[in-house]
Amino acid sequence: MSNIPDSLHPATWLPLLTTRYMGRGDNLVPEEATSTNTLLKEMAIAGAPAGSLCLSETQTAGKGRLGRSWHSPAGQGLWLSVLLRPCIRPEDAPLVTLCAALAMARAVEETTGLDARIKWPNDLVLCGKKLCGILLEIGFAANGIDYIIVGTGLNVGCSAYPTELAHQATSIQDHMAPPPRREILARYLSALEEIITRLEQDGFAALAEEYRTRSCTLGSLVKVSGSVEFTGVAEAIDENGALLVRDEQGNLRRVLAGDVSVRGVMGYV
Ligand code: BT5
Repeated sequence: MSNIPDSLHPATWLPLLTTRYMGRGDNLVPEEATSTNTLLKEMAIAGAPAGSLCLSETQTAGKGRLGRSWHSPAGQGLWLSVLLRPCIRPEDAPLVTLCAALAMARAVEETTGLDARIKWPNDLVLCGKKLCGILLEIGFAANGIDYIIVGTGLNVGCSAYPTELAHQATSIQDHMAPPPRREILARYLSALEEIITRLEQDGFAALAEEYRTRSCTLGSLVKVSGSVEFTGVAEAIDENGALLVRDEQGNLRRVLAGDVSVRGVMGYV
């Protein structure tokens, strides 16, 4: 295992922050966490402010979507959760996944020059392999959204993923000497703050063009699996973050959830 000689101690990254509130709330940075999402969710329920985060060197029970697990070995990635309390309608909450993907794509590009693309809804891919996964957990109150936990698992070191996933996973170190993780973190937090503020003020339409530019899904042949299964061409993302896919019969179908494979990405040929 090759270790990345950088520290995630807040003293190393707090001075890099250019944010108003992201990373400036209650920060929990243990060496080891079960899941940073789970720990931050407890803090959210206990009243932690927006912008609080949980970041750990390793997770013993890192979570993916739908009960899947996320491999998070020590020192190999940015295993991070951020607490948001955005002023958006509950039905718009899934848009935050797209915002986080946009923010991480920007942070990766700004710190490495690598062109990570967004695979709808929650992956960042590099050269067709998964670089980062995103997991949103949402708590609702009687009058709307109480909290959103945005978990991101970014593979930085080349031992971030197990060898059996090598056909579909990648890391920054697979492509270049990685920058210190604190730099990626600081860029991600400022991008996320700017993007969420845009979403609150102007809606997803204000971000749609950049999203399209960074997407590897839009314009591609996709296979939708889940409760319904079909193939088609992904044409657009609507204002609620749903994917609009033109099926083989020419109908435009709205995909809100389910797994979407993109031709040429993560093993789908
Ligand atoms: C995701 O789920 O991609 C969301 C992953 C979110 C992880 C972060 S880490 C910080 C925060 N705290 C948490 O507990 N979670 C979040 P999904 O689309 O379901 O992908 C999961 C699948 O990706 C697994 O079933 C594996 O096939 C694969 N996988 C697991 N670990 C990986 C890794 N390190 N790199 C690439 N692929 C991985």
